[in-house]
Amino acid sequence: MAGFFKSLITKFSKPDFDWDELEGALISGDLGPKLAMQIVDELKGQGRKLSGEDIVNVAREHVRKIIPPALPPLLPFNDRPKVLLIVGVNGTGKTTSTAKLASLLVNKGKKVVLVAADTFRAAAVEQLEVWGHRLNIPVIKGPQNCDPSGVCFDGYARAEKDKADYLIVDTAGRLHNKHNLMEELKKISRTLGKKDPTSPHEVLLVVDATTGANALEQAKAFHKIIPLTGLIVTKLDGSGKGGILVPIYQELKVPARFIGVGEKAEDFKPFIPKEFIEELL
Ligand SMILES: Nc1nc2c(ncn2[C@@H]2O[C@H](COP(=O)(O)OP(=O)(O)O)[C@@H](O)[C@H]2O)c(=O)[nH]1
Ligand SMILES: [Mg+2]
Repeated sequence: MAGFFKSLITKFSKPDFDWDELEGALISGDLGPKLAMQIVDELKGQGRKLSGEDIVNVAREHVRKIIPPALPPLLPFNDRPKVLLIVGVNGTGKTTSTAKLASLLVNKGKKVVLVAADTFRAAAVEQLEVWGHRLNIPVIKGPQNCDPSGVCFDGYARAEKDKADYLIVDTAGRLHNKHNLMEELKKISRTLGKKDPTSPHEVLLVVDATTGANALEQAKAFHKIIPLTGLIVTKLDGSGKGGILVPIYQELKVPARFIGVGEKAEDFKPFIPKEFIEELL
């Protein structure tokens, strides 16, 4: 993961580097063809002998201009639970991120209730329960294959009763069955809306940094189903560089919120643009 930009410094420090190769390298960092072209165009226009450092500085500056500065934290309300819906395709890290986010909030002294709304796979519910047990956070579930919106309803009621600060909903990710997923997410949203018309307050899409450009397609597909408010970029401890969050913001204006850097509860942090640009990318 780390050091994509740094790797460019050595790779393109020789004066006779190839522009196409540089553009290709930028695209391979998941920054997207549009931005790669803009960066190369600007570099070409500078008309002087460029060092690897110059190249990286220009690329960093472009990324800095695109993504928004650090966002305010997801503060709780004081009269009702803040509802966070976690969505994404299977395997991206939804369940793990739901648990890690809950852990982060609990460590800040907040009260959290979790909802296992991936009711289709028994293993998914169990997985969240294991986390809940470990972190001492209640997990609301229903019988297998039950309507996930009903579980969300129950989850909200529990969060209200417990005066929880946050209700975090782990959803299913069957994107291959788009119609059902769409209906399911819409119904969850409507159901939560009956409890609090302003909820869900955040819809966070989980994307796996190692899937590269495909994550943009996933973001587009989900954004059509349910308006996304943020991204959780996982597996940044692997080969993925997370560059994909740049074209996702460029195209959809959905900002990164959190990053996952491992499988443990503590391997999760708020996304900090400066850190991402200077160290991570
Ligand atoms: N290395 C690494 N693995 C992760 C991260 N987030 C999730 N995983 C792993 O990815 C796999 C799928 O995660 P899961 O939460 O079950 O995905 P879901 O299907 O979207 O709910 C599991 O083995 C997780 O431990 C991360 O940030 N880094
Ligand atoms: Mg899951």
